[in-house]
Amino acid sequence: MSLALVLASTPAAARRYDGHAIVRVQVQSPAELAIVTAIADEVWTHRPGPGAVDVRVAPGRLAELRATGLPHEIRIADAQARIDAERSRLAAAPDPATGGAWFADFRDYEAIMTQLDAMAASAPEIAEVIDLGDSLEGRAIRGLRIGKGGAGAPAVLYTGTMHAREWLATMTSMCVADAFLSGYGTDDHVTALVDDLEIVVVPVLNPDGYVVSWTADRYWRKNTRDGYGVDLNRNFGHAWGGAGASGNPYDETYHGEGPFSEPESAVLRDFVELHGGFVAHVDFHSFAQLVLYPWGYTYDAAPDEPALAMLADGMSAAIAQSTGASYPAIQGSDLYPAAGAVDDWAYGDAGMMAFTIELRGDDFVVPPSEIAAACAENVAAALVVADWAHGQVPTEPDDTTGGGDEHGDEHADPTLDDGGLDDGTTSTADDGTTEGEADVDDGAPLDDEPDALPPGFGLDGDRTGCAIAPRMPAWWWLALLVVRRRYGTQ
Ligand code: 0X9
Ligand code: ZN
Repeated sequence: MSLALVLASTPAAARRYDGHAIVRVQVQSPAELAIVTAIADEVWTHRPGPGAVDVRVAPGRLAELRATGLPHEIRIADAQARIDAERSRLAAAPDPATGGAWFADFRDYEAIMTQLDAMAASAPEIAEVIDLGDSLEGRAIRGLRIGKGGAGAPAVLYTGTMHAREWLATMTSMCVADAFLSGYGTDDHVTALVDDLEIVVVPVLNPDGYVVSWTADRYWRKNTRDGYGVDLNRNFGHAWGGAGASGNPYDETYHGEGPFSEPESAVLRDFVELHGGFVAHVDFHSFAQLVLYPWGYTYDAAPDEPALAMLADGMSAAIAQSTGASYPAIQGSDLYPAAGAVDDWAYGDAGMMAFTIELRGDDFVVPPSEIAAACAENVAAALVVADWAHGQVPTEPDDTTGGGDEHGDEHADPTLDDGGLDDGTTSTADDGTTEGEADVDDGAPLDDEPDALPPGFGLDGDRTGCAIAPRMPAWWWLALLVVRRRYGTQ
């Protein structure tokens, strides 16, 4: 690709990352992590515990990293080169509306919206476009409602692109919708699910941020509030303001002025609450290859932890069976505590079995060849959740087949069916809490958040998108405090 073409297809004002390296550093102590955090522009790691940490390092600071003597590997030498290659490829790619395979490459907001219309039009008997509301800048947050289950059918929600730069999550969400549509009438399993459930897919929860990531800053994460942005996955009302959420508007994990201060999170809350029938939610993110289940804000186990873990394990197994990829299933806080995320709200307040899936990749910019694999493995995971919801379909009293519907229940994995939930995971108590669970959402500072976390560690108040704050022994925290004092890291 010529330089001229690259420059021609790059918006003049777009932020550039020339010479920024994506480096995997091995850290063995909090002291080492603090040193790396101080040198890096942003920490991208998504793995729990000491070990590999992926960071973005500005060109002028690589020498400092080398001087630390920490083992490291430069995985991407020039992030901007990847961004330029992606931009050039997208500019040169055939328009999917005129013949390009739609899932062959990443698609911008307009193309996603157009495709939602086309998908609904292609299957009007089972699908319609829904408009949940508007973003801060007035862009529509739209999705697809798929299914013939009718009023009262268990509903399953799949969402993507809460974080703008995570483009693989956008495409994966679209694949999930496509799988339900294209499988209807051709695949008995999918047909049974579509017949009996309501499936809602919202591929772009953060339209304004997504547009920024396409036009002005490829690594934009938040919405666009006042130019700095709010991390929407810290803006939900369950345990808002707790661990792993920052009060500094310039941090990548800024939680906003209050729970649901942002239209994007409020729109999702209102949609789910008004609907009242959602039993499960999967929110797609990138990248780490993990299936996360609540709680994410505390190390405490969720009341339904056995069932959540079993379902997450089921997704993990389906992924492995699909492509061989390893997506371990862990409690969200064991990646790092992060309060105010959608999964804790969806589970704790809306009564859904809620999960975050961190997709594959070594960067937010990945080759389009990753789309097919991410789709295959995550459609498999999505079906596990839908199967579980299918197990919640009430059986007819006079049904003598014992199957509960014309397709029977053979698709619902009996090991996941109900899974020992607190009698009513599918319903939300009148006070908005999950049944059998007391006082889970008062919006007030929590006394059960991980108090072993020193202020400023992990995502709390630092510049990182995905710093680690795993369950660590006391010596780790002590050492971290000492090093923070010495190096003055945030
Ligand atoms: O930090 C996040 O919001 C998610 N990771 S990402 O790298 N995509 O930013 C993980 C959220 C997991 N959920 C909770 N910890 N509640
Ligand atoms: Zn994310």
